[in-house]
Amino acid sequence: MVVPEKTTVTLDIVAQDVAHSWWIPKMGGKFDAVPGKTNYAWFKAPAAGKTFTGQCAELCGAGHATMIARVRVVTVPEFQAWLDQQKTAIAATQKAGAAGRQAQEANKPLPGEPQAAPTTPAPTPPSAAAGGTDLAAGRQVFTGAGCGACHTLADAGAAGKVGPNLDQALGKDPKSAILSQIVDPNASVEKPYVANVMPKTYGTSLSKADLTALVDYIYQVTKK
Ligand code: HEC
Ligand SMILES: [Cu+2]
Repeated sequence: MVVPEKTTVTLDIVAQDVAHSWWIPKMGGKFDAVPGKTNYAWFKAPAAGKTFTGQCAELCGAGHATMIARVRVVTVPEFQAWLDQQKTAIAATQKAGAAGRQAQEANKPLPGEPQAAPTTPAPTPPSAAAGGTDLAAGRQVFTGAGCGACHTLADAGAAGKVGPNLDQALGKDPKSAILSQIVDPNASVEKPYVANVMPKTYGTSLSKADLTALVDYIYQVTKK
């Protein structure tokens, strides 16, 4: 959670699956999150600069021990910038989702899905001639997976500032290194960045085809 400094933050607490409990010790008591009910709480955000951690306080299942919560307090302009980034990323994801649904309705393969065998030879896409891969598919995975919320990548129109600027950070890395940074982000973390910010789930949440398209895409557009 990211909150603006020196404001009163109100929480509408709900659960989508089983009972959990919201608990950031420095920000007050435990509040149950119960499916089908809304619980209310509030806290006063202090001056910017600190991150408060806490943990789910209700045994909720196998992942309970890893159900960590963080509240990062930032200045009001930083909060506004973060909010704008989130909105852009959500809009982009929704657009990609709508395009995916449309493709599905039209019975076309989804991005990253194997193409049905064409009855007539398909024309070679222009990007295949230039870069050897279809950049559009990878760009769509990048946008759809929300990478742009945290990373800047000019080709994808992404301006996130939470993680490294990929146009600057990459360029010499082989595809294998790009892939491992996506599926195992904690393996190498360089200052000033910290571990456990980038989601560690892309190796399972993205299909193998999507991952390949994503890595090919990032490799091509950052290559120097
Ligand atoms: C919540 C923010 C966040 C999201 C979402 C995110 N990343 Fe990251 N990413 C980071 C941070 C922070 C780092 C630096 C620390 C680390 O390596 O874990 C990083 C590191 C990387 C690196 C290594 C860059 C270098 O310096 O060599 C790559 C490549 C990368 N991310 C790609 C992606 C891709 C592709 C996606 C989407 C599938 C993505 N990231 C989603 C925050 C994020
Ligand atoms: Cu729990």
